[in-house]
Amino acid sequence: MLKFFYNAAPNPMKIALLLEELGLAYEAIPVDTRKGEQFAPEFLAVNPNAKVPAVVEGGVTLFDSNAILLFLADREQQFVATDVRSPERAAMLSWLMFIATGIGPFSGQSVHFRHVAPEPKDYALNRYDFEANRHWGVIEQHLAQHEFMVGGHYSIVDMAFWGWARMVPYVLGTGEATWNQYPNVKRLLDLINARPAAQRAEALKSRHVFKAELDAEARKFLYPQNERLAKAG
Ligand SMILES: N[C@@H](CCC(=O)N[C@@H](CS)C(=O)NCC(=O)O)C(=O)O
Repeated sequence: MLKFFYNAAPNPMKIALLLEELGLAYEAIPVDTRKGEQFAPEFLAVNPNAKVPAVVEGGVTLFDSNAILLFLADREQQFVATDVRSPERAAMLSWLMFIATGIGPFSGQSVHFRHVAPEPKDYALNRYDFEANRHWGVIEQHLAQHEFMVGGHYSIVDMAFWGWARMVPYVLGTGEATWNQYPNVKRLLDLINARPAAQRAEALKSRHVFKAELDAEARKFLYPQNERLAKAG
């Protein structure tokens, strides 16, 4: 059976959604990153980058969320345009990579500097807040003219979008008012949230207990760079 290594963060949730949409049987294996389980040798053998999600099935091992989405969708020939010469396949690749390299990293750093980083952080927060807003603005403008991210129908690009779109008020620190600025992001988010597969994906995390506290031990595992600062100081 497919093994799905996960926690409840945005990147693993994309995969939970696709697995539920495909109706594939899978074993959800929690990786509690606040307890440092991402650095266990057995997990590093699956993902040398020590991050979730990752997937193992038979002889196939995959890490990085958008790679997993693309592999499974191609394999199952669902939720993706499979004609490699088609304009839809080209658009799918562009938006999938835009989410992987733009939306994810800038939203993630915006969360880090807004909610976690020590002072002084004005410069970094301004940079990541600006870039996170800019990237979500690109999606907003696109969705103002398109019902779905690609091809006029629901696809893995919408699933990649969904993982992060759920978090936009937290990412931008603007609460519910965020949606006044991003009404089309909200429209697509609501549409996906209403899908039974999205509700099953959201319910997945209740099957396991993840550490809630961002205490000193959790910070050591999640932000190992701080040790260098402590040594330098
Ligand atoms: N590019 C990777 C990023 C994965 C990633 O950053 N995962 C986070 C959760 S969303 C994680 O494992 N964080 C734990 C850590 O950084 O130690 C992907 O898209 O899968």
